[in-house]
Amino acid sequence: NEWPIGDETTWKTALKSLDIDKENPQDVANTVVRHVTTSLARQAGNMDTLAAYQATALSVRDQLLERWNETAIYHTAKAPKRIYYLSIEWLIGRSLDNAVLNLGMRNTYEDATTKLGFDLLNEERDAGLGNGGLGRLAACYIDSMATLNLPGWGYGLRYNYGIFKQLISSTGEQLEAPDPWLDRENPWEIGRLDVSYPIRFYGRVESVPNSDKALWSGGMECLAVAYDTPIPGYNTKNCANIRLWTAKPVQAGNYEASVAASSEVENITRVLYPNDNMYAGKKLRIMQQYLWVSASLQDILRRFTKLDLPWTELPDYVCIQMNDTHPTLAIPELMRILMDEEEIDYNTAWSITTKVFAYTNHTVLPEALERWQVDLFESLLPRHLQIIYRINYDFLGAIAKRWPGDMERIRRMSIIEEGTPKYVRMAYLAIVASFKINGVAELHSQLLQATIFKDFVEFKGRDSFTNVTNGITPRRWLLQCNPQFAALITHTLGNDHWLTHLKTLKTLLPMAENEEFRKAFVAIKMENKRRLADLIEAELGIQLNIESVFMTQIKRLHEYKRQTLNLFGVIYRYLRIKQASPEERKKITKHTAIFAGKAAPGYYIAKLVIRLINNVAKVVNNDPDVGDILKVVFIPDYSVSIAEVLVPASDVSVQISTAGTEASGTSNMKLALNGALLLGTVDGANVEIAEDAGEDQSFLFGHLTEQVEGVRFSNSYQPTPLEQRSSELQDVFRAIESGTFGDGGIYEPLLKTVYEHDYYLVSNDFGSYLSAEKLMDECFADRTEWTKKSIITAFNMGDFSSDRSVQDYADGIWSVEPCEVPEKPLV
Ligand code: B1H
Repeated sequence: NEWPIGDETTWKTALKSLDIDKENPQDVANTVVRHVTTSLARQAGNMDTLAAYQATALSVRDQLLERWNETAIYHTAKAPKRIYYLSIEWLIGRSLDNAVLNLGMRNTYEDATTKLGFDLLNEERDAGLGNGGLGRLAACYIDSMATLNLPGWGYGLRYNYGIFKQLISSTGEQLEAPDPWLDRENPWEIGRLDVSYPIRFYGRVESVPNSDKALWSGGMECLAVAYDTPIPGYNTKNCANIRLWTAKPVQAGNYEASVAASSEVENITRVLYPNDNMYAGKKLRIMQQYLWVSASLQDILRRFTKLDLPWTELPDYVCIQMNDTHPTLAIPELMRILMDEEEIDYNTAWSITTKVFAYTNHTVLPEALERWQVDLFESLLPRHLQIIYRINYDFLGAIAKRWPGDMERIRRMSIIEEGTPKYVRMAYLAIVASFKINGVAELHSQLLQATIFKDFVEFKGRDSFTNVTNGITPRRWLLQCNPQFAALITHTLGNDHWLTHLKTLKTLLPMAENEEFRKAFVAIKMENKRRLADLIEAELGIQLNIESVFMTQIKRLHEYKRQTLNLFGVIYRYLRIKQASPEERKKITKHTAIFAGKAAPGYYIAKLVIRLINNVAKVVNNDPDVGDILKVVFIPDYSVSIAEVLVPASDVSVQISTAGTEASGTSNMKLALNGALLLGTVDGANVEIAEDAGEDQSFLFGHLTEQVEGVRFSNSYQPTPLEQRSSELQDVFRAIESGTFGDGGIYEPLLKTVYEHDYYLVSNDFGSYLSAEKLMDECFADRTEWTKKSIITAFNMGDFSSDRSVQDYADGIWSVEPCEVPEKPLV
């Protein structure tokens, strides 16, 4: 083959000059200094830590881009089936440490930057483009796709403002401040101003006679512009990509009109909606969703059309995984493109579409299920509504044929919810068009099939439904956040194969009986606890005893997650300490209750819980009767990088959602992998974690899923006084009401949720929660036994690697194969 442009030798020599020796700190230092002087226009005498970080990050980025390019070239040449992961949230956190680890260059970079006199710690801002578990899951999955050499890309939105910054006021309340994470240059992204697609909103539709085609025109047009974030695999050349879209106005002829339109358009990708597990139904949100899926689909299809194959082969080259229902508009959008632009008939288009999409459900909570009002939908996306009606017409026809006369079934299953107003049920649309639907933990997937999607299991058959239990990347959640434990594992095993084959940790189980190993393990845990204690003292002025049990509950604030159960337990413990004699106090197991998490800005009860936690902390932490027997800490502004400090420092993982409400949970996995014992309900992935950890390693309590409905019913319709449901909780409530933690009246609406209805069974589970804590305390008294349990728990977590999850998806759903970029580059 001819060299495509210019002189081949000159090109190749130039390319060769970019290669650096991965092991050579001087080589690395050269590239860093080049960025200092060129990209940043600075000198050695004119450096601050921010510039040091930026130059280092740019140097690492060069390494990533080389791999990114090679991956792109190789995959274009090989044309494998590709997997596209559509997620409206990407909770990536920091990239520098992760990137140098995955590149196998951490030591070299450490050497080089130390020699240059740089201290990079804590300069990097988190990329907080997500709320919680769902967004972090996407980040773990793209890491695993890259590591497993799967040809996968992620698509999302480039919000100017990620999840808000949480501040705590002097009264203990959550305040929200914007997170302008892009205010300084983001070295991890590459703007692709040449990659952009037109997006239309509003407008009118004309049908074309004697065809399935229609013409959608008018309304408002804008552009979606691509920004790429390279994601390196661990110990491989392959580099995945997250392509994020930003909204830009099209330059219209009319200057005034285009300036006016520009602010409306740029609003579309301005800010992440700060709700976790809660549907809001806002116009701007559906505009975000459409811009994102339309741009992503146009991009995906453009790549496919370059192969010059018939459209019917699309499913052999493209699989689209929908992370929840947020990208469901991609279904009518693909139909629209195939029918209106490619002039394919409806039935062929439908047969293609239904082989491309798979849908992951992440929640059974009714308030989280997306339902768009038909009139809003129709004004913004008139053509898509038509297509959805057509899909629904065929679908209901099939139902009527199979269950003649069953009008009730038709009403239940219709994609359109009838009533005033009418709604489009996005989950039903996703199910009807997807070839596979999965839940995110065994219990959750069972529950989906038995409850909210039961009718659809009957209609589509069991085979369309499956489970893929969530996972976490062991690179970030062990190697990066707990380097000493990782080193101990690697040293004991003699290699670091476990980082990509986490199940090999199982072979280390006998180490629980090895005293020397236990000593090393405990020393590391104590050092991690010390690091956290130092941070808390510096930031919050609270002194912790690192000999106490660190009990950690880190997750979004939500009633179903029951931070209240934990907090009421803390208050109960406080009351007992106050009543105890000094002699008795000495026997009480020392506890540190650590909370962190954000509440949605509009979630009144969740914010009240934060306020109560902070005010309980103030009283307890300053009570001389208590001393270091009990400490309560609320760490503000929880984020991925704060989790990286909390997770390895925890002794107990608090996972106490009402049974049947938490789809999976993933902090439970991170904590267990770092040796925290599970104090939890029989819910989500807790079930599998406790099972894998082995008998008697966990402290489970509370009503079971199948009991919850009955208890709820009696709480609502045959209520007993709180005193009878739990006298301990009654004591706690009296203390709050009487002003022990400041004006008790403030918390009345929160307490009322328990007095009345108690939908989440806080009072019903309180007794068994206290018993589980008691067992835990007894166990902690024997430190050797505790350490054994901790080691056994960690080494049994092999199944919770996101590599396992992603492999399950690849085999069971996507049918994609690895496509590994060879060590020798093509050019
Ligand atoms: C989860 C969400 C979620 N489930 C709607 N559902 C959102 C729903 O902005 N919204 O509209 C945002 C988030 N998030 C979580 O997903 C589950 O609660 C966890 O149990 C699970 O571990 C996680 C990942 O599967």
